[in-house]
Amino acid sequence: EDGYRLWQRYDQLQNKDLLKQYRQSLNGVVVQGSSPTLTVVKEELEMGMEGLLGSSITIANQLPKKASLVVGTPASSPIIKELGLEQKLKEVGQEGYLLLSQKHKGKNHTVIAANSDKGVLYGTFHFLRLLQTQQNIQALNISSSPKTKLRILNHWDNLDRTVERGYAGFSIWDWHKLPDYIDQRYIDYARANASIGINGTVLTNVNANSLVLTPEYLQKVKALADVFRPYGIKVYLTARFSSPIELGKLKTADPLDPAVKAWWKNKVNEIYTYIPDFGGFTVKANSEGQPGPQNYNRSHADGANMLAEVLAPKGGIVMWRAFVYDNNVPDDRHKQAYTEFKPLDGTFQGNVMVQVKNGAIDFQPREPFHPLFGAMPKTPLMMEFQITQEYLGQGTHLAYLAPMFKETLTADTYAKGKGSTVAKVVDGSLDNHAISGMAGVANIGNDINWTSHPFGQANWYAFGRLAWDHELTSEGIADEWIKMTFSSAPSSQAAIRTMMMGSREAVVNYMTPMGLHHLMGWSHHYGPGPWIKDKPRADWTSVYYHRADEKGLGFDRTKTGSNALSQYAPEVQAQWGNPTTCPEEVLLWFHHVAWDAKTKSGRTLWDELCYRYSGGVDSVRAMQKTWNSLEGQIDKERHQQVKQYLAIQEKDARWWRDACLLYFQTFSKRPIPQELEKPQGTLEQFMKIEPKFAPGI
Ligand code: BDP
Repeated sequence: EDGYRLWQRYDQLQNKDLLKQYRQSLNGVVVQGSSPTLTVVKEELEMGMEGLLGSSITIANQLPKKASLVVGTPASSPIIKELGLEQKLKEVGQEGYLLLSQKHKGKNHTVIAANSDKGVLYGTFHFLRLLQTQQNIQALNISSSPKTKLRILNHWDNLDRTVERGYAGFSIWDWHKLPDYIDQRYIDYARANASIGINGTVLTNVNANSLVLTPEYLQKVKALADVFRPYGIKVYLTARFSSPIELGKLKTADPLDPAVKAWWKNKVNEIYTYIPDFGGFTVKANSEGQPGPQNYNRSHADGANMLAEVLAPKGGIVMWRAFVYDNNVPDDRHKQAYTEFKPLDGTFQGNVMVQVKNGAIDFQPREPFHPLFGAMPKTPLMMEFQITQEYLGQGTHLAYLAPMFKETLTADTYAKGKGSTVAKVVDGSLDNHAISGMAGVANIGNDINWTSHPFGQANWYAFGRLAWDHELTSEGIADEWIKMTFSSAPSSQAAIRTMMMGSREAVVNYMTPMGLHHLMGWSHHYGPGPWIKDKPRADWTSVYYHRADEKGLGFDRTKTGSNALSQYAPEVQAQWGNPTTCPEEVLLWFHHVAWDAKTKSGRTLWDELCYRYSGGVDSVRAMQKTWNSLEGQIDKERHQQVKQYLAIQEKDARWWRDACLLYFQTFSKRPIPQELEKPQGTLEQFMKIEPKFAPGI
């Protein structure tokens, strides 16, 4: 049990009654038609059903006499066509599917039907999930279709196989051996993604290298695209804006220069000769030193539209990132993306999506939703979540991120009145956009279990499930994942779910409670560094964000401060602008609060902070206790791994708590409440810890 099989373990089910039921209803499997996608459907059904049911399966072309599984589209399968599902199928669209228990010529069959082979593939994975999670399949009446059109992983993978903010080894793309050597991992990656509905992958780092656009690399990209195609996954690349200079030897990359545009046109045409269904580009421009249109006094829209125009005839898209900040906004980095992008609303081509991080700063353990959501109704905004836990303990802390993703998706922008949630902005329904998308920065590497921490797999899984359907609950997604990954015994199931559901809040509490943010150590982003100051840029320091002084703590983003709050709808401003109605979870994000101010618990701010930091440590200890109690119910290998990781997490949680409280105490000058554990060490000692070994340095 090394974790390689992810949630697709397909081990034989132990429940005898259920096995009997399944075997009785699934005497045969009929898949009519042939295509590369139907071939992988057959392979997956064979592998999954043989494993789960423990008996061999033959995939037939004709209906056997007994109750069977019938799979296909009306176009390729005469049996499916005869079932008269036209109306129901109309409603599920091109990627959706139906799972039905249906009578046909006197026999009760189980049906996976869709309008396209890709829909059949998604239905197949859903069906296998029903078996894996031990559901009754006797009266199926399921229809499902994705709420978001583009469901994409962003790999921050470099061509030398290092991974920016990757904590699970090196890149899974072995550029050296491509295109001739196809690693089995590519196929298993595609299977895993297709099983959760992911339909796109950006192979390369947003901090892009133009080399990937050379013929030598395009051949390699083509090899991957060929592997992924049957699984419904399109390949995208990051485009370095200065490529016309670096590869084309032009003097400029000015998007309005005809020679530059011609260069990109040729390049795009060349890419499509290798990959006829190439998805398009993700672009990080004029951010953190990356080149972009502003180098030539052009706007983000000028840059995005130039690329979009050359991609449009081929069906490609541009995902232009809004993660921009520089020294020009001295008072608050929070405001910059909105300031630059909102005025551009309505000026982007139809095949451009602006890709916005969930919050305005940078993937912190908790951020209020990004003010651009709801502020650019004429532009499809793509959500960018970070699955890799750059600021949440990286590859060693257990933090189940579905509750964090859901928190942003369910937040109300009030853009068109109450109920204008971020999810409705992102799925395009609020403003009627033809395209919509969610991107997740992948946490995948070549570690044997893909994600370093076994529970990191749950975040990959949850991202895909929510991109398909943002209305799913975090608990429901956890339950599916646990049953398929660990165990379906009700007692361990519930215990693991409890651990997962509280884990992200635990991280928030021991790192950055009550709306604190950006307190991490210089550059590595792993341990605490609330004392970081005097760096080349103020907005790369911690003191810029927490603003601790003898009076209190927190960043005043109201009218009396930076007024970043003015970027939100009036209803949001009214709630968050008043410290008594502002949720405590984001209080110090928006307000500078006096040390003695009363909080909801009745404690002063200082005492409450001490309680939250300590509570974070306690939660990790509770997770340890729960996990220890599961010994014997989880296989030894993974039980031991998680146990060791939890011990690291407990140590790190104390490190965060002690370092932050000792540091903030130099301002509050108040004692840590008697009943709480005392810090182990002095502030000076903590300030000396420089984890040079940490990844990302
Ligand atoms: C930050 C990362 C940095 C990325 C950047 C981005 O620290 O490595 O390049 O985001 O999203 O979170 O472009």
